[in-house]
Amino acid sequence: MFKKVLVANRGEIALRVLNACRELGVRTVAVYSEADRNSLHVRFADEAICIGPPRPTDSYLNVPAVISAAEIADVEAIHPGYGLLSENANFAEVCRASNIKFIGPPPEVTRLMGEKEKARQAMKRAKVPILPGSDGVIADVNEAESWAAKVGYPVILKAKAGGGGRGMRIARSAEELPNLFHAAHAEAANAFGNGELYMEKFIENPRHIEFQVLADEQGHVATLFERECSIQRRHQKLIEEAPSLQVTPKMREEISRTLCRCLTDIGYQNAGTVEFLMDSTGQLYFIEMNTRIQVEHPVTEAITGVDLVKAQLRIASGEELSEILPPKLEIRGHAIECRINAEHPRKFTPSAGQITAFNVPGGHGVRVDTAQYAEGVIPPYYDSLIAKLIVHGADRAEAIACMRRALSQFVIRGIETSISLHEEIFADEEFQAGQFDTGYMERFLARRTEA
Ligand code: MV4
Repeated sequence: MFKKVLVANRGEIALRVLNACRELGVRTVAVYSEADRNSLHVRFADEAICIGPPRPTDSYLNVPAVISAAEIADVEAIHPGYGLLSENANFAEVCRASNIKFIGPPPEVTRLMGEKEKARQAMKRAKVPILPGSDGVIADVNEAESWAAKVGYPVILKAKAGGGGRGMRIARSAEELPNLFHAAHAEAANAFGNGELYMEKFIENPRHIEFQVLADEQGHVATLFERECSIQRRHQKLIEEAPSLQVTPKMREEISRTLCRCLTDIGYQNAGTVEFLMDSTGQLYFIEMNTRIQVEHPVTEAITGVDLVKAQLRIASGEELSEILPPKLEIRGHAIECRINAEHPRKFTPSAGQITAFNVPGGHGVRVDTAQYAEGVIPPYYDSLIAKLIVHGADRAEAIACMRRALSQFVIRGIETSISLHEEIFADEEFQAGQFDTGYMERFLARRTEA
């Protein structure tokens, strides 16, 4: 195991990684911006180095600043957390050139998965189900029209360099395709410096289901079942759960087997998440892969008993999956996570400022991952996630009852939070019945406005 690791992140995930290091006997180095001086990730690390002004581009995204801190502190490895530098293949390459282990997949694999269309073709070759669409990028409007005619409307245009919803357009007829093609191209070129597009058959209100994987550096791959992440608004997930009630044991088995084969061939390493859409008939289709630990990893930890962040550290230090995982992975009960955001529960506007009261729920089945505390301050420069409330029950009904109890005991004053929104969702019959897809939040909010 490493003697010393730098955590290149902030907030709850920085603390999550520091905790895993501490428990493995690894010395920790935090980096922080001027806005995060009084953060818990700074206080709980063995060493902390200020890497610049508050804006992420001046500090947490500043590669030379992070690498300098790693060299000054003389660490063997860097854990990037999620977001920030976690899926930046260039950063992973600089780590490699500086003789620092990047805790994640090799840069070549990160780059492959970042090119969404190449990732799609790689999955197709391995017989992972994908949606009908273009084979490769689309050169021009003419080619887009002939693919759309072949696949059938509606179709969705996606950016090759994209992900997370930017540069996407839905075309419902041939008449509107040219304008949408140019708009998607322009948006992608502007956002990613690459306007190349590909096309898929559009699935109306799909479910979003993702599989957790772990791969060691000896070529073994394991899947740790799936998470259901359909409760989201504008590509921001609000609630995640594991397992998905819609995934049958047979589908789970088949997808897992195919993914393991595919990711072995690709040379995947460390933790990753493979995203799928599920249509109304229950079919799963690959859409993209995330090459990092995810915000919602704790629900998988709850149902499998595997500490995914410790697994990342152990894999990166050369241990094999057979040493890390139990002999037989099984799903135990049901877990749900609420992302508690510092934002207005109806307007969704961010809410920065001074916390004046902070009571964290506990008790049987409850886990809270947060780096916030009473009298803490939410700076305005970063994302709005301030805590993750995770519950684990014998079944979904028990998990829901536990979540409703825990939400009622979670008190945060001084800023606006999404807690009351979560309470309303958990009181909703459709949510309780598991009757939802990615269109749920929009319908829920429309219903609430009418009421
Ligand atoms: C889709 C889709 C329907 N059909 N692709 C949105 C983000 C990006 N990761 C992929 N996304 C979608 N791709 C096809 N062929 C619908 C979405 C989508 C979505 C996907 C997952 C979770 C939430 C979503 C919300 C809106 C649209």
